[in-house]
Amino acid sequence: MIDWKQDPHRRYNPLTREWVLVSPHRTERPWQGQVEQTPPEERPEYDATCYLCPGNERAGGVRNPNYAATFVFDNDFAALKPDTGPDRFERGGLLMAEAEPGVCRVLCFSPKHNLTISNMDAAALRLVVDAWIEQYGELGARPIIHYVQIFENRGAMMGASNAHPHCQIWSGRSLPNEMVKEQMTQQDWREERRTCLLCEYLRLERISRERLVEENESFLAVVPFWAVWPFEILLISKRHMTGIDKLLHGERNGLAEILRSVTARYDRLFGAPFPYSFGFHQRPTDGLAHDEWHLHAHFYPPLLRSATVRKFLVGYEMLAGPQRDIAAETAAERLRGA
Ligand code: H2U
Ligand code: ZN
Repeated sequence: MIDWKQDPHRRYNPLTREWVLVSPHRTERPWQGQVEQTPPEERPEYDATCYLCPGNERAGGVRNPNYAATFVFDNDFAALKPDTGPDRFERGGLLMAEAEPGVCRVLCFSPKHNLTISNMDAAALRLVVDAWIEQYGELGARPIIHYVQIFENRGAMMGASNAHPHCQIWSGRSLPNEMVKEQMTQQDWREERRTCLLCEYLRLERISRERLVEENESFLAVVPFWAVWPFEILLISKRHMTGIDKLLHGERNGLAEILRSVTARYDRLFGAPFPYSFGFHQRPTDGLAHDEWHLHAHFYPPLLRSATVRKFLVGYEMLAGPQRDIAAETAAERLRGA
């Protein structure tokens, strides 16, 4: 019999049909790699050089309004443009390309430069949730937009270009890779078993509680059984719903509340602002019902052993497959204790 918290094994991700190699016994090995700089803690409420602060000028010369809560604008360096295409290119089934139209936006969470999700108050965060729902609805309703991705890169380590609290919204016509995988697995599950994959997973996690990090009336946060990143978290809505637009009043508050508590826990883990990429996965906006989709969000943080030691997906992971050292159960236990 093997010890699932100690011995090398593989775990299966039913959302992507990919396996992760788990080697918990390696966590003790000595570290001689890169040491990151911990970002300074003290930041002003307003920064005259910040392109996201109220009243300041952005690249390209547009001036931000003196906004008081949230503020959305079209990304000045948008990766996608609404007036692109249509066009296709194909040679021998090997060379394939297609034009991709879309809209990219930036959403500022607050006028205050020095806030983060982890230290915003519940009422202010609720306005962020409302803004996400509004953007998902507005962009998704456009005929060319079949998919809306809301995501936040937090911290320089994750490539965030600015410390001002904000997220990005990229929306386009095609379903991106991660969504294609998750759509297929949720669809197949529903057809084969007449239940929902994430409703069933939620049920298992609520019974075991081993990987639970936070819970409220509307959401559950777990380190998923198949986590790749050391302190990865999967946030799942308790009620089956296909997207954030289906959240009821109380559930919107529940989302705001659990986002704050999860990120505050992250910050406490190593006593420093915790970097991550965070984003929602929900039904595509192609006009179909997509009952197979269960609203959830992923937190992918790169930190491993401290605020300065990060995990890279390199070597075996680039060439073969993902691997983790700390067992998901141990990570959840550490997060519960933070
Ligand atoms: P990140 O911190 O996640 O990189 O998001 C910042 C985005 O803001 C980035 O996509 C945009 C960048 O293109 N941006 C503007 O739209 N206007 C600016 O004046 C600077 C940055
Ligand atoms: Zn700012």
